Amino acid sequence: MKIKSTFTVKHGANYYQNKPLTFNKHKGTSLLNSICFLLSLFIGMSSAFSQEFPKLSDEILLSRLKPNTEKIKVVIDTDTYNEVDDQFAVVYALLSPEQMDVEAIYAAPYHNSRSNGPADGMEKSYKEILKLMDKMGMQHEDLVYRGSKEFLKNKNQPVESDAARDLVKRAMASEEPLYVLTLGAPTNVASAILMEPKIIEKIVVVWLGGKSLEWETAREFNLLQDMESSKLLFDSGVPLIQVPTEPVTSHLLTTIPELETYLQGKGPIGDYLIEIFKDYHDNHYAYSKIIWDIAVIAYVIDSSWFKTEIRHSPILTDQMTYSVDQSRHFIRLVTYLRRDKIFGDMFRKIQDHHK
Ligand SMILES: [Ca+2]
Repeated sequence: MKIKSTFTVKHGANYYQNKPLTFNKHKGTSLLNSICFLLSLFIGMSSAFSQEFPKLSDEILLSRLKPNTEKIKVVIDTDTYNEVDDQFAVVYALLSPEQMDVEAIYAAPYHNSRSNGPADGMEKSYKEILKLMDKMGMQHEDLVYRGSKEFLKNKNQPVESDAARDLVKRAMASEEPLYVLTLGAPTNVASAILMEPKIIEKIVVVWLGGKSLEWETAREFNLLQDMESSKLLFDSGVPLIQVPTEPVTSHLLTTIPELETYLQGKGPIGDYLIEIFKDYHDNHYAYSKIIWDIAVIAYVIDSSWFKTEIRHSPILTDQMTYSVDQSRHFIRLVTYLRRDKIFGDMFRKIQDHHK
């Protein structure tokens, strides 16, 4: 989530506004040419808005957005190596079998100082997931999938990957809602939606992304890396639970002394989490670090640790602000969390895993 990306977001054409159509009446333009020109404009406009998404009724959408009270099926979509919080989140999810079945883990692309591009970021994340599972003594055969090697270039063209294909197949085969716990740029899930829009009827996306809707900007690492995918989450009508960074998950601070108290000597995974936390930053004096992504895992474990609101899905602008349209469909926005409950549950589960 930290904004330290070294890449530049390339803004495409304005996503929402049709440019006014002007028609030059060139001298000598034949009627046939005019018709051809108008036809080509019509075809162009049609393809610009060609993507049809299934529309859920308000009743179904609101039922999907209700906090889950029973065990759910999840897939985790994670840019695991982009910093050190995804590692905690993946471990936390895998150690919560009473609350969720982790059916698959997808490596997501990222580009910051810890990768030389989205493909490298995805590959580093893939390897980090395997490393975590090895340290936990867990089998990862047929569980971990490589995701997109690039971000979406436009809103109609998915980036195919093993992860996106698996998500389509898994979602379509699922008889109950499949929760897609998205902890990075949402390229994999956006691609899957473009590949098979019907998965909108099958999934619930819980996304760590964006700032809260009243913040002065939407600008946040996961969101800005792939603006087209982020817009698609807000626009497609997919059931979306948005877990923003500021001013919500920014409360998930921890320190080296706290981690050493609860995780030191608690098996290879406890020691590894402390090691990567220490390595992430040089100056540890009065140092704390936000473990952003565990919020998403904690939300589906026990929603009573959170406050949320039903809101109209915002319009994400190219200026990375939110615009309001109260005729839009609903999303659920997380507005508050209880930090101690979340860390307490995660620490206990890592300790119990070691026993
Ligand atoms: Ca992440």
